[in-house]
Amino acid sequence: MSFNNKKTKLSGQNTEYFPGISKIEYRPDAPLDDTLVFRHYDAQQLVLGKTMQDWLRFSVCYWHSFRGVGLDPFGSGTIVRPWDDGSDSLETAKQRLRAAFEFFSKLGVKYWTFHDRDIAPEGNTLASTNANLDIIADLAQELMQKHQVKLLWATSNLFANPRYMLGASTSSDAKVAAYAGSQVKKCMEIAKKLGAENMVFWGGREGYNSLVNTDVKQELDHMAAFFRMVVVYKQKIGFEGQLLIEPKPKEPTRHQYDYDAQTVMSFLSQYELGQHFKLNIEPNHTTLAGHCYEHDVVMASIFGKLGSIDANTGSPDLGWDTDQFPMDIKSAASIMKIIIEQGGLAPGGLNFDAKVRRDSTDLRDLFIGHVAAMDTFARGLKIAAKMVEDGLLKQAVEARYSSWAVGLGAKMAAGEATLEDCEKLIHEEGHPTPESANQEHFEAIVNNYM
Ligand code: XUL
Ligand code: CO
Repeated sequence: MSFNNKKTKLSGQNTEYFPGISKIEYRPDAPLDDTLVFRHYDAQQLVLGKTMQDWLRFSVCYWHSFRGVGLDPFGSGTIVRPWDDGSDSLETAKQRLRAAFEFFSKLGVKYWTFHDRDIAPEGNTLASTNANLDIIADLAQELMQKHQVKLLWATSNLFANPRYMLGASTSSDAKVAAYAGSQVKKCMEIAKKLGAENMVFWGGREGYNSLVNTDVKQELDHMAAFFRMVVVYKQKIGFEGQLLIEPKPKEPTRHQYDYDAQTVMSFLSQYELGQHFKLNIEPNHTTLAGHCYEHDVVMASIFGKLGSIDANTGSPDLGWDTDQFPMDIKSAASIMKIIIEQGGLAPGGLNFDAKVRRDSTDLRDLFIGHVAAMDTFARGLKIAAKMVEDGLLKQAVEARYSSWAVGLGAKMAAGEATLEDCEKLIHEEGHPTPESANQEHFEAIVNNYM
């Protein structure tokens, strides 16, 4: 079946786009093969004094769930939705949006996210593109109000259109960067209108494929200059959302400038932009960078820079960004432990930057992916809360560092010691005795909580 030729079957304001699926309920005793219920996610249940809903702040992303058709480099789309004729018309854009809000509402999520180009078609001129966005933003505002769903973040797609093949703010062509600037300006205005709590910048093609033809220093300087314009406009229009940069090491470019959390944080420090930005961490990007699943979440959090999370996972045996629904309870617990330790994620949230597999073509697969991922994180939250409450792991880790709390250790930690002090101590006390890190003991404790 050709996706593009498909006629729209559904239309109208009162159409039900997901007939047969009602609001997903919390039913911990449902049969184990009923995957359209929550067994752990109970939105109003209190965990460490806060509701699950407030800890988890779930969000559905528009691009995968309402624009994804299962394209891959080897074949065309496999996913056909009854409300979507695959065209770029405004009518279809409106219909998708209505279907999406029915989905958010039946799922019980309070947030959504989008790229400007996901929600409204690009016109022939910037003016007509912006006019399309205005029309769709009006409808979005109405639906957000009706369904009580808020905007976690908006972002500009600065990578799909061929004009961005050399990057956006880091393009060798200044006019391309100017186009990106005009696009971000409009996106921020829409974000403000819709009350977005954050705005994300993922540098889709900000990077290089070859050093032979690239002036890396100029490109980084240009990226910083671009972000300065963003900050100035944010202040000018009074947009109050948190600005977030999303690291990714590669794909689509061979080397992306925002490689990982530490790279982005040092870029922000280098260009004195630190106070204006936090990070949106996507674990599938973290593993692509060669780190363990929670590494970037930890790195961002310890420096007060964890703004939001694109909750997904990759296949560790593959080397690319598969954007799968996060289904691993232990990984979710590791993330939730960090979120609890930093006191929550607001104004950020857990945004499912995840897509159903291209061979998961049923409409209900879209629900099941989200329901199961929400339950995975709810379970992770409960496990992490227990770990934090008990304090066993924390105490055991603290015990490993106890020598830094006394004597010369404390003096060094406070930055008050000298190399002469170090030498004196070793002369007096001799060699340090190696101490076990007891990794297996710690791993066993973690397992005991699962
Ligand atoms: C790409 C990715 C994006 C960003 C938003 O890998 O994660 O969808 O989250 O542009
Ligand atoms: Co993402």
